[in-house]
Amino acid sequence: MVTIQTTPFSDQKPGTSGLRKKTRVFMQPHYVENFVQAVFNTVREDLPEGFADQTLVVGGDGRFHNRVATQTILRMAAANGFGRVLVGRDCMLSTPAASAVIRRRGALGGLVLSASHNPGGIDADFGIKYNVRNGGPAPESITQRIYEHSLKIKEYVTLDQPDFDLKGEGTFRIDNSEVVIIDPLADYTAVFEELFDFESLRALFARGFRMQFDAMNAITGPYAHHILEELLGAAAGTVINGTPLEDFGGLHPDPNLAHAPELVAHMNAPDAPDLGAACDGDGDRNLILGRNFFVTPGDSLALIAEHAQTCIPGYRAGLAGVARSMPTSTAVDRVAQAMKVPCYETPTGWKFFGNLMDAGLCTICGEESFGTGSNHVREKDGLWAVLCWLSIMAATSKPVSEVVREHWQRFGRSYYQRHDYEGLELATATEIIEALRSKLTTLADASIAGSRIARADDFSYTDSTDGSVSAHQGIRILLEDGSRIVCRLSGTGTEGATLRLYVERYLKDGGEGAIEAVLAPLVQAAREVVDLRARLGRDEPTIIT
Ligand code: G16
Repeated sequence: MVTIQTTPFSDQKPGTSGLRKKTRVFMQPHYVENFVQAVFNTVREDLPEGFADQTLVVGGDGRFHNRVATQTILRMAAANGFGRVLVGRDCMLSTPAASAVIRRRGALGGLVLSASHNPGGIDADFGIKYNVRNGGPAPESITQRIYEHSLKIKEYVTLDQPDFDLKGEGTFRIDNSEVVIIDPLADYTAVFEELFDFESLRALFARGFRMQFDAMNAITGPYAHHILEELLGAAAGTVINGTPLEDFGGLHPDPNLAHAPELVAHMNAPDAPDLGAACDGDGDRNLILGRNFFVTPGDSLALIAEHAQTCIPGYRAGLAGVARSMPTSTAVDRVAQAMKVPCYETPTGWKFFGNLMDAGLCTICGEESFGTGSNHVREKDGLWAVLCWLSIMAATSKPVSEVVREHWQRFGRSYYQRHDYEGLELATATEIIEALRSKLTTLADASIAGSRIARADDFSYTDSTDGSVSAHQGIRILLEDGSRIVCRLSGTGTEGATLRLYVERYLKDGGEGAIEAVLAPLVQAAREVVDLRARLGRDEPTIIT
């Protein structure tokens, strides 16, 4: 064991989901080590007896630097005295699979190496996230302490020891620690077998149901090959881009209409399969498509909540409640109301759902950023959403588009879009938010897009389970007709700033309106309120999802 002297980096403050930076930032000498030691120092404060009886889970999405960082963490975990470290074979674990392993193996927590949907490679992005005992991302109270530790770190401990061979399963013993290489598929698959009716899903594929799953050259490839093709009998070739690559083959592994063009083209072709789906770099996001039909994340969440009890054995007892992040469409709220269960509105970031789930208040939750999940783990779960949709297909025998239209007929439709303005100077983006914030009181009496503003505020969240308050979580402008404009800065970027503008208009029109036309007045009003043209010299976004 060796103790290495180091000096702090000033930029190790975790964002929406862990520490995310350019890969070369993480490649600086001591950068990964400082952050990991800051995590261990933080966690040890709450654990006077030390780590000897504790298990740590380590794995990542296979992107560039994943393997190097994993070896660093294994050496440091052993040197810091962890009794056991479980690491995915070849350093691999999808984010939801890491959560499943932490929960099933009673681990203290885990380090997940990923920058999620951000591109991978030496000139792209990397990240490290610490997950706590419940399997979910560390709450802000912990990430703040990690940051504070990172600012005063003077040394870290590691082993003077060559790389572990992580290609096959097995156990290494180093003094009082053991490093156990686990099958990254096993715990995750077991969770799914408990939740879903694999027989009925097998029967669905046996009846000739066809799907295409795009793993975007990222971590879900092996999981999807195993679960969809091997266990459920989907035709060979169902999974495309199914081998994880360090740079995702140059793809931007963000499952949306803009970044999954191959899948979208396939689903819009005359011989399109029944269901199309994609997951992101680390397997927690999902995109769901029908034939020539896009299911928005907000609708997907609402539909899964609506059908879970009747279509999925794991939810047969009903839902305790549902939750969505504040900017996410309110479609799920109406389902919750009809089901007479509570609906919680949290800030952006999966970490906020954990407490609600631990307290038994929420069963299913989701976010506009293509994330849906449930209390089976404490991360959003891309393949879980896919299996939910397969279960709905198996139970209803209806096409995706028909299932969604029936939902719109019953509940009305939230026409919804997110407009992203990427690559802004941080100062400019911050000024935009501050200017909007300072306008809030005057907005309260105004009318925009043909409706009066019912409320305009800066969203603040009080966690009902522990009373913690998270302020400044996005500006909301709520109109009397139920429409909403939300504006906030992304917390996951690695370069400059991204301004997100979310617009939602609710209509009980059977959902047949053309989304651009329905949203046009609101989009126009949003751009004016935020004063985009004056501040950015443009009002067209970089990307609309
Ligand atoms: C992360 C978080 C999500 C959040 C998303 C978007 O997703 O886990 O909870 O919704 O970022 O965050 P932002 O709008 O701040 O960029 P992921 O998939 O990147 O881990």
